[in-house]
Amino acid sequence: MARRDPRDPELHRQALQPRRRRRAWLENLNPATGRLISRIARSGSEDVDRACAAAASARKPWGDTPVLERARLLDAIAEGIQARFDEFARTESEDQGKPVSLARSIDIPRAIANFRFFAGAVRHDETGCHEMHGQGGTGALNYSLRRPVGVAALITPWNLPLYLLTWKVAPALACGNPVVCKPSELTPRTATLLAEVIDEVGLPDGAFNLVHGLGPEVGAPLTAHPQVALVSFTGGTATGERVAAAAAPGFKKLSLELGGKNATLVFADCDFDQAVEGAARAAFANQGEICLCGSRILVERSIHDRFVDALVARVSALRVGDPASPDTDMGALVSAAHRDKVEGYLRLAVEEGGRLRCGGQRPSLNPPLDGGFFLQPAVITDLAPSCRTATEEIFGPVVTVHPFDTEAEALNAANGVRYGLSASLWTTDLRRAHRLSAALDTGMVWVNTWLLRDLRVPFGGVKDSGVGREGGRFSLDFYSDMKNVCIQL
Ligand code: NAD
Ligand code: 6OD
Repeated sequence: MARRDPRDPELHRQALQPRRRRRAWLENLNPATGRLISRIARSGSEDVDRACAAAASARKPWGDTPVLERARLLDAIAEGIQARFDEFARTESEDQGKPVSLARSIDIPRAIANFRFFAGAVRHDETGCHEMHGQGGTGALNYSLRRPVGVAALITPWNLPLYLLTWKVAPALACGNPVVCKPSELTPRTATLLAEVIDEVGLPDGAFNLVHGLGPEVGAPLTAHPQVALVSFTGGTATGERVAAAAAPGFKKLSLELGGKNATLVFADCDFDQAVEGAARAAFANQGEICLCGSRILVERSIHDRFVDALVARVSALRVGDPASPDTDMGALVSAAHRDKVEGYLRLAVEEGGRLRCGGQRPSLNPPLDGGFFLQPAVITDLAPSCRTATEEIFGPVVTVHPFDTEAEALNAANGVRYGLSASLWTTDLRRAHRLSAALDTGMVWVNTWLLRDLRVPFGGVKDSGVGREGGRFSLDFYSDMKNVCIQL
């Protein structure tokens, strides 16, 4: 939402221009029914221009707002989301297809936590001081000042819409940057609710802007925009390449959180029941639509068959259906096109020699859910860990399971993909846990757990999973420029 500052002559001039394009809309479907739930503006590059101009006009008022006041406003945003908790959770579930119970337990609490966490982080921030000692009593003192970078373009995907948008908005605002947000066109509505909350809290005009629309029509001009100084993008690796290319000529600060094909490594010395439960959750949480999902499970051969049987039993018991029901474990995939893509991978798995052990069918559900994009969670065995099904990102409810004989073989298989986001290890051997954690080519490793998040730690990937780290002081450093002052004593 671009709020217009009436004192800004450029915005005034733009407002008087006739719109070059006819007003267009995008249809937003509920993935659980396939029915229309809202229309969103199909914005274009002129809307991006207006949003960036509004954001640029807020650089000084927002950047000059004292840190404690910014922190107070972030806490007020957290309270504003909390006050409309049910509406946020219901909306996220209707837009995305996820169970409302998941939106209530993960997405919306995390969005609130993002604002509270970064309010606290800037309140308690310390920057460095480096003392120099010269000969004969001479010396110097260096100290560092944190300064906003400028207009921040924040582009996010459809799987964890508010969770991931606020993971960027909160630190960007906390560090004094005005923001222009571009959420996914498939899950737009919680971003609009957030804009309403922020409007009520009363940030300076132009500090928060939201532009709805398609990637090529809004995201592309936004990343290339001359008034944008920083781009934080979360999405697919192919899109990330385009974003990096568009941002490069302007030397914009860049953070990319991209795709993943993450391994779950299960050793014979693990706590078996915990490993089965953990691997099932890692594979199928949020319908398998999380970049961190463990979509390839490597199991030590001595327990492989028992593990597969237990996993298939656990996964077959997952209840797929109405996202609004508190008993549902898995909702609908985000779109018909995405379900088609996932089903294409199920066909590929069979062509590659895989054996479908459970799932993979569309469930039969009563109206209106019979129009939804549901898919039973699938477990596939008998594939080489190097095949396409086991190395390409599917981003849906499909997991492959592969036996291994030695730790070295497991490590090779885990590292043998273009991605390097995360891994989870299941073992009770502490030395093995340390050894493998150090050797895995990933940005993050979980041991005997998965997606246990501490917002202070570095979050990000290596290889084709991204560039840069966000989280805690890594976010503060990304969303600010450090200035050093050196004083000769
Ligand atoms: P996507 O790349 O298609 O879209 C992400 C966002 O980029 C959307 O808002 C989209 O409209 C926009 N976009 C599209 N083309 C653009 C362009 N040319 N310039 C700028 N913006 C553009 O991704 P998706 O399908 O929405 O999400 C799924 C992907 O996101 C998966 O690959 C998943 O692994 C990845 N993801 C990664 C993380 C992470 O933290 N690493 C988190 C969530 C999702
Ligand atoms: O937990 C987070 O901070 C985070 N960025 C998660 C990303 C999940 C991807 O789908």
